[in-house]
Amino acid sequence: MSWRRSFALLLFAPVAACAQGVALPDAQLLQNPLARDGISLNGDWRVIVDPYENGYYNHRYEPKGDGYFVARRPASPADLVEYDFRTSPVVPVPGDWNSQDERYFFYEGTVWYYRAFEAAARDGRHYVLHFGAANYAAQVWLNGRYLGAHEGGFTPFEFAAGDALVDGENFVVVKVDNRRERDQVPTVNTDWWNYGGLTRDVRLIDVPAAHVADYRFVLADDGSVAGWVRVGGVAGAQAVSISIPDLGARTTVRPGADGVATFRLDARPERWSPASPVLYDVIVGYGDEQVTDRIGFRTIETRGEDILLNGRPIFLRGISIHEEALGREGRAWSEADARALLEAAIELGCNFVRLAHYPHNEHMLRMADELGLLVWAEIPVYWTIDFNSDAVYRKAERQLDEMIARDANRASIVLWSMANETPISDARFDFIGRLAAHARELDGTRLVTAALDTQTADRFQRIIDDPLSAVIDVIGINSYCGWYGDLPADCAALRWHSDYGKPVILSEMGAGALAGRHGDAAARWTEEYQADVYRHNLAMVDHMTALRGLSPWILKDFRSPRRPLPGIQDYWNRKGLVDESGTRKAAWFVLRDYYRARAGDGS
Ligand code: GCB
Repeated sequence: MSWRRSFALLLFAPVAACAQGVALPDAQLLQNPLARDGISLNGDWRVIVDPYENGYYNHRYEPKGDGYFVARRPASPADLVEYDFRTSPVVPVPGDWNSQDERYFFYEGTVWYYRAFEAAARDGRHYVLHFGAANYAAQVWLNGRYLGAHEGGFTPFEFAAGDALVDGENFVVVKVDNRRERDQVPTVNTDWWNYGGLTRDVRLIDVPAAHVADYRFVLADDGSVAGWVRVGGVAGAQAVSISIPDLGARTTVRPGADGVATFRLDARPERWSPASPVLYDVIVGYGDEQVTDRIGFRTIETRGEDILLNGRPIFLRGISIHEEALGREGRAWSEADARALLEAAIELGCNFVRLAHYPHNEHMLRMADELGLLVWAEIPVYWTIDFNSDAVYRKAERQLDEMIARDANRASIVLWSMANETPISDARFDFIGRLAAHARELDGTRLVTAALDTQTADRFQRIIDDPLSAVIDVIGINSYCGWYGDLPADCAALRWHSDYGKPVILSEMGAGALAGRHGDAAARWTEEYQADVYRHNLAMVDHMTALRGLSPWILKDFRSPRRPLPGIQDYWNRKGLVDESGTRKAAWFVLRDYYRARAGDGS
């Protein structure tokens, strides 16, 4: 039995009939990094674009001892140094490089990031360099000292600065490489832009040597609050305090030698829901540190073909979203970006969003908690990743760990999605089955899903028979009736069959339209065609007896290298309900009206 499993049993042994695991994640990340003391390293960074990795390898293609990471300056006028960060171009962080400068638009490869900063390195403090994400592979040096590497473009990572940090001026160099490779997650082929760079917040976090490292709060089966706290630094010496002031609940517990303390609070929180997204201030204290978070409590489960939120059936009125900003180019990363995207979903009548196809930034999840949107969160196990490779499996599992470690306290997340549109094979069944088991082991308080595009089809019916349906709790179906096959008018007559007795979500459907292009409903790319596809698909879903929600594709047009059609696509996937500047297409109103009519089906 693994340490993690035995921990889960230990935590819940006293909880009557609690079969839910909330085990400690493998990923060791400071919980709630944005609320910690420290300094933001967002802002202007200097960059060197390095397609040949000249800053890393010498002319024999051997790693250099004094690559760009030492940020050398000529010692004398005679000294030859062929780069200079201080006079190199500036790129804002957070930000993808592609949308900063036309020359970087299609670039895939290595870019070196450099930033100098002032820090007060005080004794007895623990300093951590935290990155919200870097796409895809990152290596980090502080004052020329190597701190470590991370792979995976959408999850956080961090390194203890240790004694590499000095009192006064410091510099950090990050090598970010977004080359696509067959053995990555995702792999070489996706339908989204491969934005490179330091795409999310960067912070130098400053916590006491004895500090709160991580914590998890869950609603226990008896309606009270339970969980665990992991401390860093000196463990066992002092007690951990946990309180929810608004519920008058407080307890103190001593961590074990492993730094972990489990707790139960005699509290009866009101349930979080889209109709009432109530969040509580929770305070976790250890030694000199107090971390405050805002956490909601709710239950989610399935019963036959129903999804129950807080014990009541709910219908998920959703929309899919890529992590691209509304109203400007490039990756979304800020709280304001998150608010704009999620408020647009609410205006559409949604109570649910599918955050496709990778973990979005933390602001999105916190904003969903605040605004009352249920969330489908997913890892980029997309299309044809190499299901036969154990190394690839470990990369996928790592990203799952990091996502769950970061987000497991967010009430909004109800679905962990393991994969999108993966082709049927035994290797894929084992791979995704292992991921699902791993997700349940880490977090048994949510449902597991995957988006499938592998139904048996004929002109009049679709049979949900992908073997993966047996493994997941909720079956996601991506189906483009009226766009990639069939005529829109045929969709309403399509009938869907499933013998799994599980809820189904239509996780994608849609069609492309250029905003402002009008014409016949039979003409591709017109708003009329797209609206027609929506009308007929919405008529179809009314006959899907197991359907408990939908998240059509997609809120906003998004960048994709697979979409070159001049004058129409110009490297935008045009299936958005709004275009890149926020202009609403006719289909927006079709879906909004449908959701208005269904608003009473549980909220
Ligand atoms: C899909 C994929 C999504 C694509 C979409 C499309 O099925 O899941 O990533 O962008 O179709 O537009 O074709």
